[in-house]
Amino acid sequence: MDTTKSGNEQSIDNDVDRRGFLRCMAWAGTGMVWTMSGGVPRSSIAGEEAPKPGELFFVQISDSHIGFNKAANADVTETMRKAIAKINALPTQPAFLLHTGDISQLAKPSEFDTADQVLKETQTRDVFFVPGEHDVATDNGASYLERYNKRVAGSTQPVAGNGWYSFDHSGVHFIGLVNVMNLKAGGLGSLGTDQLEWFEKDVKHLSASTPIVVFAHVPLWTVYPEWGWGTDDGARALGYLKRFGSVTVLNGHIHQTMQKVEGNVAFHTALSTAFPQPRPGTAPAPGPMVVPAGHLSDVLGIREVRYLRHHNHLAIIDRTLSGADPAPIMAEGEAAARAAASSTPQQATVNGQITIANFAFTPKGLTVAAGKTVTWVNHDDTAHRIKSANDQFASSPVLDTRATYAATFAKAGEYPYFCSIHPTMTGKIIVT
Ligand SMILES: [Cu+2]
Repeated sequence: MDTTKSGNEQSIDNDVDRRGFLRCMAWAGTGMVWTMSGGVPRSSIAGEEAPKPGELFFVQISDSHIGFNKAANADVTETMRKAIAKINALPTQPAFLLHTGDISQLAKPSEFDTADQVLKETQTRDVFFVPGEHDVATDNGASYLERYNKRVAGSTQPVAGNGWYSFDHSGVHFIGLVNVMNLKAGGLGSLGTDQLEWFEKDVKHLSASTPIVVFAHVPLWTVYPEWGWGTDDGARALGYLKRFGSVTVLNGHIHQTMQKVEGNVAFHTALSTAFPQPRPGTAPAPGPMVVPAGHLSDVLGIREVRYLRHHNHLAIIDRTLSGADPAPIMAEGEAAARAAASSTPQQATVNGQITIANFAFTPKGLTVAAGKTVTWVNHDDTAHRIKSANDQFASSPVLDTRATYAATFAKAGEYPYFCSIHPTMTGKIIVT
């Protein structure tokens, strides 16, 4: 797209590719803004207009991964702190923050404590959370719910569900959803029947002219199912929103900005405050991506969201921490990830051992004699967790980098399993 045209509004109709994503990225100077005008998404260079008094303005941050300390970012607390400083430096302070999950790396109390400390540096009192899969991976969400359900209750309105809730602010109805619990082998993110029924009731009484903001960790639309970037029952939730004139869906999880507009619904995924992940299909696997030294702040960031009354739609402004366009540095990181994958020697096949690398189990099917012990070894810079698809054997603890898990299979049979954090990762033990 030509970003040199005069005037600060340009139609991006021509930038919808075959997947329906909006790829126009006018990251120039201060950030990229999206607004909807008469149902047509328009982009303009951000930064000129400060929010007006009485206009709703909030900030989304995401994927802080406090506790992560691998090559992609050795100090995630510091980069989260920089994101907060960027918010504090805005000329107008947001009414509240939304954190769209993966606050922590491994749901440890110390990680949540650190995140809470950093968030206290904001001038904004209210922070609304939804969990990411990392926040619920170790204890099925118990410690997350204990902390953050209370926080929401103390903020605006009581929590309605098992981590999901809604609230109203400045005439906009906000709905926080949980799509990282009870994931099924081979599946994507999932909302589940209880939450969908609650959701249907929650929006039923609203007038169709009420602007709606839905926020959840995993994208509610199918971004890239090969990497698990989507929600199995997201379409059912969106079906309940068809009659509304203005729906904005804010997600995290994929650590990069993607946009899509479908009818009256605008979808936006956000940057991380911790590390980037490659763009779909540009590297052998998702996961933490290393970028050239000194350029991490080009690929991390915050998102401002404004409700502009005269537009009756929300304006989205994505800002990297450095202010630079993330695309060139993303491309360098992706090229390095491809090169690293092709130069990695094949893992030696050790009898009874399964390698976890690049978000895959190798071998995918392992045949062993009854009574043998099988060992999984995690070579990724991200955590995985082995779970039996049919509850035939005990789940592993969360396996961080280099961690191993052993299970012994006494009886002949087939034992399908998957990663409960990344359910598109599947494998099978065949015991003879
Ligand atoms: Cu995994």
